[in-house]
Amino acid sequence: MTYPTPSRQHFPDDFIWGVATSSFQIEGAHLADGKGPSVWDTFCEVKGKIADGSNGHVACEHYQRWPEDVQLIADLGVNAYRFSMSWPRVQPDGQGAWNEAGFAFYDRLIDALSARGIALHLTLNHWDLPQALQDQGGWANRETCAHFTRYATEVARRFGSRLASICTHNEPWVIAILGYEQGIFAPGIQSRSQAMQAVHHLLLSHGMACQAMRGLGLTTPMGIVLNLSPIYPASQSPEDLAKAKLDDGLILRLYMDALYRGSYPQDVISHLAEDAPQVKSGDMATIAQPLDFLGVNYYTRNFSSSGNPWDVASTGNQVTDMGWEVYPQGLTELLCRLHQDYQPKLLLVTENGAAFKDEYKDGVINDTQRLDYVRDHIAATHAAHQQGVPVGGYFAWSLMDNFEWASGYAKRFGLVHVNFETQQRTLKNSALWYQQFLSEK
Ligand code: IFM
Repeated sequence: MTYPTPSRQHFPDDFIWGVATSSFQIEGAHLADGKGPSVWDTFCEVKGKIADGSNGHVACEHYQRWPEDVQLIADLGVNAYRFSMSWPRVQPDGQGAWNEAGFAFYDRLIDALSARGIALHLTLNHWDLPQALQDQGGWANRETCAHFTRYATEVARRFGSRLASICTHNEPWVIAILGYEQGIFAPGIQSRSQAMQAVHHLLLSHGMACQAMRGLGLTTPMGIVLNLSPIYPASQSPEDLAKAKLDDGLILRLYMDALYRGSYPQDVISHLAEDAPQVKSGDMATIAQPLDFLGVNYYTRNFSSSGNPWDVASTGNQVTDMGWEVYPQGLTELLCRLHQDYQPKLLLVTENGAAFKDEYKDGVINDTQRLDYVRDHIAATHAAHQQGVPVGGYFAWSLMDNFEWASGYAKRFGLVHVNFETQQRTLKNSALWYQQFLSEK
C-alpha cells in the first residue's frame, strides 16, 4: 500500500509533534555528580553482551551538551520532547537519599525547553534501573514496586506541574523478556518465571505509581508506553493461526488486558503454566488504573509460524539495518485495532523510526530511506486518525544517533547525525524534511 505524502495541515492544530530520546542512550556522565550505576552500566561490562564492546559512559555527552541539544530540538520546530529520567542519577541506590545534583540537571533541562515553548513528556523508567535494586532481584522482586512508587512520587512532586505528561515505564515487554527471559538485555537473566514476575511487577508498579502521583492532586496526564509489534500468521493454517494468537497474547494482550480489563488473558496464563506470575489479591485492580493516554512504539510487524522461522525477505519489503521489515500499514492497523478492542482515551505514537547506514559526505547525510520511513509512518498515523482513532501525537525516534543497547553505536536511528569522536551534530536530510513538514502550519 502506498500512502499519499502527508501534510501537517491534515492533522488537528493541537496534534503533538515531537522527537524522543532516553537517558542512558544519550546522557553519558555515568558516574558524574553522585549518579549511581544502573543495570545497563553493569551489563555493558559483561564481555560479548554489546556488539561493539561499547558502553554508556560518554554516549552523546548530552549531560554536558544539553544547551546545544535544546537548541537543536527547538530548531526542528517540534512542539514536544519525549525524554526519560535516569533513576540512579536522582536516587543513586534506588531507595535512599535523593541526589540534588541529578535533579538540578533535569530542572535546568525542563526550564530551557519550556522557555522555548516545547512541551515535556517524561518517562520515569526507560530501562536504567539502579544496580543496587537489581542486587535485590530487580523487577522480579515485589519490593521494587514500592521503591519505584516513591521515586515516581518524588519526581511528580518536584516536576509534575511543568510536564505535559508522565509515562511510568517504557516497553515493559523488552525489560522483562529481553532482560529476564532471553538475557540479551540488562540484567541478562534467563528465566521465564522471573521474566513473568517482572512483567507483573512492572505493571503493578505502574498502577501503584499512578495512584500515588494522582494522590498529590496532579492533573498531569499519566500513561504507559508499550512496544506493540503486531503479529501476523505466516499462513492461514490452523497451526500458524494458533501460534499467532498465542504470540499476540504474549506481546500485546498480556499487557493490554491487564491495563484496560484488569485481568490477564486466560489462554496466555494457561500456556505459561508454572511460569505464570504470582498475583496477589487486589493487584489487578491496581494495575487497571484509568489512563490518560497509551503510548505506542511501532517499528515493524512480526510473523508467527508453527514451523520454520519466518524469512523477512519473503515479504519483498525493504528491511532496515536492524533487519526489521518496513511496513507502515502495520501502524494504521495496530492503532485501529487498539481503538476497537480497548478504546484508550488517547493514543500517542511515542516512538517510530529506523536505523539505516548513513553516509556523511561534505556535511550532508542523504538518508532517503529514513526520510521515506518517517514520512510514510506519519501518513499511516494520519490514516488511522481519519478512521476515527483518537491518536493525538507522533514522536520520531530518535532525536539523534545514540547508544542502541546491545547493538552499541553501530545502529543509527537519529534524525540528527552524531560523530561519536567529535560529538558534532549534523541534521540529516530526514531531519530537514521533518523540519519542513512541521513548518507547514
Ligand atoms: O532505541 C530503542 C528505544 O530505547 C526503545 N524502543 C526501541 C528503540 C529502537 O530499538
